[in-house]
Amino acid sequence: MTKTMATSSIKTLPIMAIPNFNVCHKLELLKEDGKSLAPKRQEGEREDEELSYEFQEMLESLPKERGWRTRHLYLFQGFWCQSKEIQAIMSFQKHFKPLQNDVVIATIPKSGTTWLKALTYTLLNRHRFDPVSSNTDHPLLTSNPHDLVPFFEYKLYANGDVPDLSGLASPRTFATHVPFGSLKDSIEKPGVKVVYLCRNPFDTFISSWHYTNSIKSESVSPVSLDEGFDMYCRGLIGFGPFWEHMLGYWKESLKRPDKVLFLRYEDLKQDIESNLKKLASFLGVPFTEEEEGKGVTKAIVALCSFESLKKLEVNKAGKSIKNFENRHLFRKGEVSDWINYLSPPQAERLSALVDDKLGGTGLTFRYC
Ligand code: PAP
Repeated sequence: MTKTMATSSIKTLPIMAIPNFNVCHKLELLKEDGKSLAPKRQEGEREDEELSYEFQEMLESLPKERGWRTRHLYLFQGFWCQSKEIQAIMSFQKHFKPLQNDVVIATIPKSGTTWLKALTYTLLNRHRFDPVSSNTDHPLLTSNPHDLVPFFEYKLYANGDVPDLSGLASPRTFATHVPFGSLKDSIEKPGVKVVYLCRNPFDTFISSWHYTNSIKSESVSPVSLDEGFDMYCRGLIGFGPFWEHMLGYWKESLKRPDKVLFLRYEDLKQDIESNLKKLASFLGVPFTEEEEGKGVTKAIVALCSFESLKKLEVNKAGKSIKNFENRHLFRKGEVSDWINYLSPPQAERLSALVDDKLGGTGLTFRYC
């Protein structure tokens, strides 16, 4: 059954080669080598210990709440995130210089980032790495998509680093979870294109909850479903509130459809081929008739499919973002798994919240 809604109807339901990013120098917010600048913190806040005293002082001035897998989430530039993410975002905002043809993939976590990275990388590099041929040397077979399309905040500018991006082939392809309001000044160049992938908030929550509890350190107590759900509905999720994240990109996609493409996970699941073609046209690299005849579109779809990626050795045993195991990025990959977890009152609460925050904006979702 397929249902479109921003209404309460839910109540009825139960480039480049593999990049090598050289680090030039560190952001001055990092502690100086060898100096212990911060007092010891409790377990779960170990991340904060690596930050300079000045940075910790700045953190202390921010509103904070209990985090999902770190002790705190901080309200930074109007969204919730972890201390290390703030450090990286500040470095990114200060040092990143956009180029004319840059492509930025944007998502709130657990919306299908890994999938979109795989599709975009394979699409943009299809003349170097033929997806139709026997595929044995395609980078996607030996690298996780997160290593092929790096996050600004988890890879390139992590720890306040400032990477040397000069060696990257055009179009440079990056990714971020940062909300549009905190991204826009950094990508101000006429040719920069943003692709946003949105997933219905119900499944995004369930995916986030599973992922967080899978990767958290043992020293941090697990977040129960009820607790996590309440936090999510209060906007307390990395890069959230989710509704503001989605709305920021949604509005920009309406204002500048040639520069911001708004895709939905559920649409990709329903008809990946036409969405891939839409992505190709948006990025200025539409499929030719000859490619269609050779089956290029179908080959990319197959190579980037959940089943194909999940069974690769690199995604079964390897590690990527922040050294977390890749296997947790490939759980079920389905629409409507939330039905197996949320109680009717929880579904009603989230449905009412979505109505309240997104009703009338034109942004609607499919939940099953
Ligand atoms: P990230 O934001 O941490 O990078 P992200 O890739 O956005 O994570 O989300 C992971 C979700 O995408 C998982 O959803 P699930 O928990 O509901 O299962 C994962 O299974 C799903 N996913 C990963 N790769 C694919 C794919 N190729 N096709 C469809 N879904 C995928």
